[in-house]
Amino acid sequence: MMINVMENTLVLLKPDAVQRKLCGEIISRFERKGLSLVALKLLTLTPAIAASHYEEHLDKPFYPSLVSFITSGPVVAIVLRGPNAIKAVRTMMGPTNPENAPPGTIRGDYATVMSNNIIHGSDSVISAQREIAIYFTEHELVQ
Ligand code: RTP
Ligand code: MG
Repeated sequence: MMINVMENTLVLLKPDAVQRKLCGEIISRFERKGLSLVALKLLTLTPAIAASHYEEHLDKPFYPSLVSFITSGPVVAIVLRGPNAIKAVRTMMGPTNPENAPPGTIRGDYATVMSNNIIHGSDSVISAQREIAIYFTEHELVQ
């Protein structure tokens, strides 16, 4: 039997989403899906926050350009909650490379290249807990 576990997940609308004024459209998709807003803020990532967020990629060749991009302008950090929210958000985002992202997914509809792929979503329960704590204190999450 499938068990629907209530989960929180961390979404970042990346600088390209904010710059292209796509935030409302993307948040609308998550609301229509039935996920709940639990926390939301606009901020520009410092290099230290970016390094913490992407610590798993520290040794990758694309790491310097990734940190440069994610700190290049404001982002919207969002905590979404719902049944199996982590997988639901990742499915709605589509694959990392927009070239492989089908129409109907966020990256498929709004992005063309890997370096500017519009959105981040936590990839596991452990990642979600770690990433939410980077952006929000406990009392910033609504019940
Ligand atoms: P994100 O963490 O941003 O949600 O993306 P993701 O899980 O789908 O992909 P991940 O593997 O975590 O990669 C993080 C971001 O790094 C850039 N990237 N570039 N080979 C490459 O050039 C490459 N691989 C990854 C992407 O912008 C990706 O979103
Ligand atoms: Mg990732």
